[in-house]
Amino acid sequence: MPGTRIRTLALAAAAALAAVTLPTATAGTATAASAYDDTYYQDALGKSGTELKSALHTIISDQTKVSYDGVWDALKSTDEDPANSSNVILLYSGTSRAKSANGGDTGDWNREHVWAKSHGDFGTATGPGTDLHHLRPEDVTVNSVRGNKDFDEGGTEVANGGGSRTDSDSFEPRDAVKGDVARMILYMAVRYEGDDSFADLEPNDSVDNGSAPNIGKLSVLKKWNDEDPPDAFEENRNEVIYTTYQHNRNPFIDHPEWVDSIW
Ligand SMILES: [Ca+2]
Ligand SMILES: [Ca+2]
Ligand SMILES: [Ca+2]
Repeated sequence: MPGTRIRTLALAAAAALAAVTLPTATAGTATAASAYDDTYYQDALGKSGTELKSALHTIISDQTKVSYDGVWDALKSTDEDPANSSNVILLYSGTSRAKSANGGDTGDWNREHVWAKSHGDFGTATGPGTDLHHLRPEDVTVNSVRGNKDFDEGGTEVANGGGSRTDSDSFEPRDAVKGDVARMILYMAVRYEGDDSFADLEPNDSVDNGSAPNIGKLSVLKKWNDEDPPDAFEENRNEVIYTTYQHNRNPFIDHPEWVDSIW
């Protein structure tokens, strides 16, 4: 009956609207909603500042760890080119390269530690050095240009760097991944608090951190988090790491506004 069908459609439309509007946080706040608020983030909701950081640390420290060898295959999945399943997207360069071209030679891609492993000296032992949330495929040469530099704006354009820039003491990723870099660094700061056998990693506002367990500049990373919000690629890799590999999430991809609450 036509009347029944119209009522059914109206109900479906109302249900769809409710599904869109239901998971919002308290009206009047700027808090974004995540599909994981009622489950994964249950113990963090409603908190701010150091309380929020501490709750998130507990939540995301419950994880499966990947070996450094296992990182190769994991990156082929987390960073797969959505337009070509034989390739990965390189973080800074922004280009697509064959998954099979992983290695250490010129023209290969390798495992970039966005939190440079010398900052806190954690190396590639299973732990922060193998944490997929800050490991990304990058061209061997561009990876070497970034080295262990802190992040800041300025410098000259990096060859094959997709618009990334560098000077003697800092590296500026291309615009499209500035927020990704910020959220990876801040994930590491919350995940690693010195209560295991590794250093307490924390951001600061310097560009000369050397081997100290710090990375800067925090003020710039906060700005990048605002300017480059999470996109489908970043959200997908968070999901793949959560469901397939580590079973923990980067909270700042789900809730970018938590950056300003903690820092
Ligand atoms: Ca600089
Ligand atoms: Ca981005
Ligand atoms: Ca920390």
